[in-house]
Amino acid sequence: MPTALVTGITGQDGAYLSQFLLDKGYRVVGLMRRSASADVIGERLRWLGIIDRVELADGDLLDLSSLIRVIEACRPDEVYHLAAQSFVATSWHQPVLTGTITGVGTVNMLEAVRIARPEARFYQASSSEMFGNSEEPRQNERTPFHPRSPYAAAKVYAHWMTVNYRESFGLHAAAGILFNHESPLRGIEFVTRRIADGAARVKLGLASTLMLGNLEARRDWGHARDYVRAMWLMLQQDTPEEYVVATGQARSVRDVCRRAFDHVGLDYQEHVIVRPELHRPAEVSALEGDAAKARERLGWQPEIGFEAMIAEMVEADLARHRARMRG
Ligand code: NDP
Ligand code: GDR
Repeated sequence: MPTALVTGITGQDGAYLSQFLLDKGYRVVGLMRRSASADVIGERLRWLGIIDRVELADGDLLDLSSLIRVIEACRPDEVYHLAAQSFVATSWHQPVLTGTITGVGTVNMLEAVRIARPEARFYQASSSEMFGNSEEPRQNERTPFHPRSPYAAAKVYAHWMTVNYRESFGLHAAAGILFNHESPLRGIEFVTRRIADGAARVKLGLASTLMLGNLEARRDWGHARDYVRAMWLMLQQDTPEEYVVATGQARSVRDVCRRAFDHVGLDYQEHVIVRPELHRPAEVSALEGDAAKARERLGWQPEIGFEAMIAEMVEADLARHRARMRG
């Protein structure tokens, strides 16, 4: 039975990836940082019904010795490094923390693997945000980076350090440049989940409005379930490389609003209010990925479409609110 170590196991992707790996017969160990809210922190793993099937190991990206100890103890064959301060908007308020966790934290993981388990295969969660203000209408593995936030700059550093550890020390280190991917387990601060939750609240009479920022921003939105499969496929290749993972179709935040409110029989224009304070200091106006390499080399393609994904998210938030209302 192969062993996978997943950092960020309590996040959206960590939960879906763990479920995917368990179904493939892996032993899954997750790095979990200490929290005063330990009872709620495993909520996503509980939602998927897998909390008792994963092993949780105490460690923090900022504490290199904890990472080395976890790796020495579980001896992983594959390391999926997903942990990060992943919210772009927060990265302007906490740039140093974002750089430390998302950037230097990745180097801590690379160091821990190099020291304690250099034969393990390593996956780095790189991001389409690294392209930022790209001059290319569609971005692929050869598109230059132009990061537009402290988060994106930290990811560029982490990305290049991953490539460096491969070239300098021969680590089997791959990087997936993933475009936005969503699900009912998406954090509530991200825009698709805010909209799904907002539509559900308005439908149930719990709210009448939803405040949002830039409705014209365009993103290439896929489903997290499809994207974690791509991560695994990358580590099954003999040669570690970079891969763009995307649907190839961008939509606006406005399109998400229309779709989510339509799903519950409402007109978003009557409920969505644009607030200037929710605009970002520097916006990435549009991103659309070209995943031809992942399609051709990994045989990967998305299976869940945009409409089905938004419908699933709205339904999940309706169910959450109804359960709370029943008390
Ligand atoms: P989430 O924000 O849902 O999860 C982040 C995870 O990182 C959580 O488990 C969090 O733990 C953990 N974490 C944060 N800081 C530390 C730390 N100091 N030590 C240990 N663990 C820590 O992210 P996603 O699941 O959405 O994304 C996974 C990765 O993929 C991230 O690196 C993200 O930047 C990247 N990415 C995501 C995309 C997306 O669309 N979802 C697209 C491209 C890249 P806790 O629960 O304790 O907060
Ligand atoms: P993003 O996701 O920044 O692309 O990062 P997010 O959902 O936060 O924003 C997407 C776009 O929507 C616009 N927007 C709003 N965003 C939020 N959060 N809240 C709002 O009210 C709102 N109104 C408009 C934003 O300005 C932006 O243009 C996600 C994260 O998962 C990163 O970790 C990951 O690397 C990238 O996706 C790819």
